[in-house]
Amino acid sequence: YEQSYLDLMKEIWTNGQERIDRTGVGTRSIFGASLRYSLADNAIPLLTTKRVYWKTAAREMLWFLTGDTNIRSLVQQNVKIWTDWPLQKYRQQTGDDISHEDFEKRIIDDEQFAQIWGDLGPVYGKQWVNWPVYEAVGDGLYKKSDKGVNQIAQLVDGIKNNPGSRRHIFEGWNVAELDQMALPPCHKTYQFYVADGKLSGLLYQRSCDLGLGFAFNIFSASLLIRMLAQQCDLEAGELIWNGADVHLYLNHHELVEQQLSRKPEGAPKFHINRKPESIFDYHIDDFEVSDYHPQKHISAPVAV
Ligand code: THF
Repeated sequence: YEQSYLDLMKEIWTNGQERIDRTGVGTRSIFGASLRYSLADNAIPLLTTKRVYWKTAAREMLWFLTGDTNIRSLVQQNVKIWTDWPLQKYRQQTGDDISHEDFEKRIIDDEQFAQIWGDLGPVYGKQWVNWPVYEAVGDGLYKKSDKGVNQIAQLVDGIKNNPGSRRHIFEGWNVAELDQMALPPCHKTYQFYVADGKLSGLLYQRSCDLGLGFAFNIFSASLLIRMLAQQCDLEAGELIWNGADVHLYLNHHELVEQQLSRKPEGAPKFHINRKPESIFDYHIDDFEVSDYHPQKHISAPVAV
């Protein structure tokens, strides 16, 4: 299954359109790509042509499900993949040229600092479990309700009670709040499908960093399908990944060349070792990966 990823990488690197992107780094891209991964027999799409820190991705997914949008709880767990965006904002707004490490240390040590500088705005978690709703209060006026829509709770109910529905969807792209987000959602729409006792998921990703984020995105989406399947007493079926602007950053040339010189090896497996009360009660220790013998990690810079 991993070969199709390497083929896509090669295709974009050799034939992609070169453009200057928002970050100024520059990318080669194509528009529109689709990959499928079977999740049968505990299979999990973890790349073997480089080590993927799947626990980091799992912690991020659990963080989304709590509705939290502040990086503090991630940094406390040594997850640093979201630090660059608050850090950039802090540097720009204060002129303080603080290091990555010192910024993270302050986020951990100083709760008030974290409240001011650690929040990403109404990103994934907020929209997933607390999408804002407005109530009419008369005279054509509306006020924001205290409680928003929990799309994930509704999704679980829907899959359990009306499995054949074609509306098992949750959405991160809240048009009205995009301007408050540190970054509009990349993995923006998820849809699910139940047939023959199996739950499959389709992810629409508007923008994909194929060298760095992709490995996380397909693992996380598969993890979510597995958790949902377990909660709904279904087997996991397939992940269908649809990428729109799929790109390689030009400063990832070493990663691309190294990874394309490697051959996929083995078939990692994923296990959940207990059944939590609800989709919101999973813990990192509930997850286990076996048969994962990846080749060496390849580090690459993240474009902010
Ligand atoms: N922006 C860009 N340019 N690329 C992305 O992949 C990306 N995301 C999220 C939001 N904006 C993005 C952030 N997610 C890593 C992984 C996921 C990220 C950001 C960074 C990363 O650096 N991974 C390294 C090391 C991981 C670690 O430190 O544990 C890796 O080698 O995998 C994608 O949705």
